[in-house]
Amino acid sequence: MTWAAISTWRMSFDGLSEASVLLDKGINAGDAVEKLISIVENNEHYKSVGFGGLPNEEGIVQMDAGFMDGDTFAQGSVASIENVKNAISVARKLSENKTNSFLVGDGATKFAAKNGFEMTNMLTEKAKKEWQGRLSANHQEQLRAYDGHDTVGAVTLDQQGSMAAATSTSGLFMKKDGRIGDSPLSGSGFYADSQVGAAAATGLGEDIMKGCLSYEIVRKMAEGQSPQDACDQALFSFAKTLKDRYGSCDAISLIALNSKGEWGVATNVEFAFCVSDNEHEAKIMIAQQAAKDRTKIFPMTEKWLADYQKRTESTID
Ligand code: SD4
Repeated sequence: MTWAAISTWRMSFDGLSEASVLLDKGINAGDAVEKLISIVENNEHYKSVGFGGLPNEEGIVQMDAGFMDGDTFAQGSVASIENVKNAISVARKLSENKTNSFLVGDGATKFAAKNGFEMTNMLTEKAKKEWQGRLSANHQEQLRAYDGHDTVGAVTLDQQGSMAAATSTSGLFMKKDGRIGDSPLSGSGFYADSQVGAAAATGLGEDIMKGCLSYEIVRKMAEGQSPQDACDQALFSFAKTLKDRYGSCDAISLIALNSKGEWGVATNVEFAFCVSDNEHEAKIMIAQQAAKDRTKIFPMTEKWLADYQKRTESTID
């Protein structure tokens, strides 16, 4: 029976590998995607997701996460949640609610504490130092999706044909208190329909949400497009429109999987992602924008990995 998984960025490799083992044993898509994302959240070396994530301009780690069940369309989200170890698990729990399934700020944090989710200070010493460094440098730049440290988004297909999509992020470093990106927004950061396919996004949330890009990909797949064509067309046609009418389009990367387990990726930057299925082991691939509004995809090289490691160890400036 077919199963498959795809996830954003190099940092999701361990999570995707673990989810792959579980999917092979018959775990359901929702459990697999939650496991995948929580492994990334728990790794303190990843500066933009969960524990160890970089804080907002007030030095507070505020996280966004979303979960969607592709069988029922049930979805749950949290935004600007604080001090909770696994925001994705709170989002998934909220997806069981008919109402009150998207909570923000204090309400989200209180819900997590009351419902027994592990609460902890998410600001590590390392992240605090980077924040202090940035404060003293007194940078007043535009928010940007800084190099190599991004949202984890993932899509899974299980052996029963069910699909799920999920995201988790601490958002952009030095964001304003209460700023929320695309990641917890259904249709923008993620979307899943088990009868068609599912998608997730990473990049500058303010631009991704202008095009509801995850929903747009699923809609295109429902019209019969392959995941690759759906991703390329959703990204490049929207990026062009946005440049024409808004004046700019920042970094955006998109992943998708259809109900047959075929996948696609589109990006307007250099983008690493991880993918596996019942016939292929988990692997890291690299995507880049190519000519004619297409995305070029190739396997990760040793040189790319060495450069990546250098980048993740360096501070963000
Ligand atoms: C956000 N999309 O908060 C997220 C962050 C991200 O590349 O993916 N950065 O806007």
